Amino acid sequence: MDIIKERFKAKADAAATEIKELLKEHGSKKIGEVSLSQVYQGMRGITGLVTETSLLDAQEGIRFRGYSIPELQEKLPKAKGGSEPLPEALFYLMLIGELPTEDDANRITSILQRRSHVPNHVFAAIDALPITTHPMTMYVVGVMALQTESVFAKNYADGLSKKDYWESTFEDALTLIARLPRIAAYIYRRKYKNSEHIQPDGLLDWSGNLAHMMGYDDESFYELMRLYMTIHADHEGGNVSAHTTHLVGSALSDCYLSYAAGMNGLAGPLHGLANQEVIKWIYEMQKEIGSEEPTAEQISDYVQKTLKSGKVVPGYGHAVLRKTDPRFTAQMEFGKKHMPDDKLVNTVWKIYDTVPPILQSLGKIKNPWPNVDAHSGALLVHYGLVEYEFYTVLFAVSRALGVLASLIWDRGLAFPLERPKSVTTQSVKLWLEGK
Ligand code: AMX
Repeated sequence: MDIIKERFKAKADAAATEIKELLKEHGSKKIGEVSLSQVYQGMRGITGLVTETSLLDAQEGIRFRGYSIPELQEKLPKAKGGSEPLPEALFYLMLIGELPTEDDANRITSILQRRSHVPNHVFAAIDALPITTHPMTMYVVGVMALQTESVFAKNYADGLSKKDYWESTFEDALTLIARLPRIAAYIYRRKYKNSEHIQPDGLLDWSGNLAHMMGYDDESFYELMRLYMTIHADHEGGNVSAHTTHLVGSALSDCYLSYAAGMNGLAGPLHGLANQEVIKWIYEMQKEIGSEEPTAEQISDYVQKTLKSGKVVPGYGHAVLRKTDPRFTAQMEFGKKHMPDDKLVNTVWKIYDTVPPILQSLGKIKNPWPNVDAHSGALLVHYGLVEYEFYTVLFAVSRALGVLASLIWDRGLAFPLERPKSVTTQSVKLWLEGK
């Protein structure tokens, strides 16, 4: 057995024993109360899930296995000559719960390189879709076509013992992660570059190879991809993509089925699609104003107009966070380092100065601060990646690391089918009447 798989198994067994003891002693303790409004309003603030890979603090932002984004940037192994973390290293951290050595990270990189071959029928399935299809739809179709390769599904059909579920899930997760950059890059080149595809470079790391296959062979773009893939990987368990992957996975759907389901959720404009919406919104504002460099006053007027027409300001607000998203800050630091004079990036920063007080003044928005999506597109545009409909695919490739590490843990801990209780308003009324 591979050493990483052995390490995971040892960690998962120890955690399962610990949880069993914990529940034996404290299982009946109350972790919270649920109000009727929470039931009607998106279950905000209800604790109802266990996700081991990361934890979100409303004030401080995300921590992956206890490490903040600046700490990851300092402590995780880097590519040769690079200064941003390798997302493969973050995957190891989420999976094993300990910082990887350089050897550990390289081991993941080389597993992913070895498994990256995508069977032809996946490309045929993508090619069968009209060229006008949204890239996220093509992506999910590609992932679904790849489901033919699921070891879990095959083993389950052959009669798999419960105690072995984790192992074929582990294998499926790594194989799927290995193949996603090729699928994403294929879609990009098909839709925007006349189907002139670029073969993988077997020597590059996971993110470097994605950049290369998309046609962006620039060391600082590689660095951006490594940072991008790291910061978008996980955001605890309750967000739509993570929760969906986990929920669908709880039916023992394999990694392919579960991840594809989660990515359909990521494709919604209130979740991952917000990154394309931000750039679209800025372009529309620039067009209306007739300038690439809107003033604070012009931005303010445009925000008011957006709000008056009943739309949201994309990239602002969050269901849990109550401060500027550290993922926004990490991208801002990258911008200051690599492109301090870029006009669009500067506009993003000016929007950051202008928007929060306006949203705050409305009184109803719980978080007026920017989230991860407010910044990501402008960095991509700087390198010439202007096709904003594609941005959520990059988010999806990254998100695979977190949701699939979590799915392996779900199997390692033998989590059961997820099935919360729902009510009807009629039943609520009867309950209120004491019936
Ligand atoms: N612009 C305008 N109105 C906003 C807003 C924004 N950016 N953020 C929240 N609001 C509104 C809500 O629509 C809601 O209005 P309503 O009472 O009339 O229905 C009210 O403020 C209260 O909402 P909330 O409790 O502050 O937010 P929420 O938890 O319900 O929703 C989110 C969170 C992210 C969906 C919301 O802030 C939003 O729509 N933001 C813009 C889209 C976006 O950037 N999404 C990406 C989030 C990060 C991610 O998942 N990638």
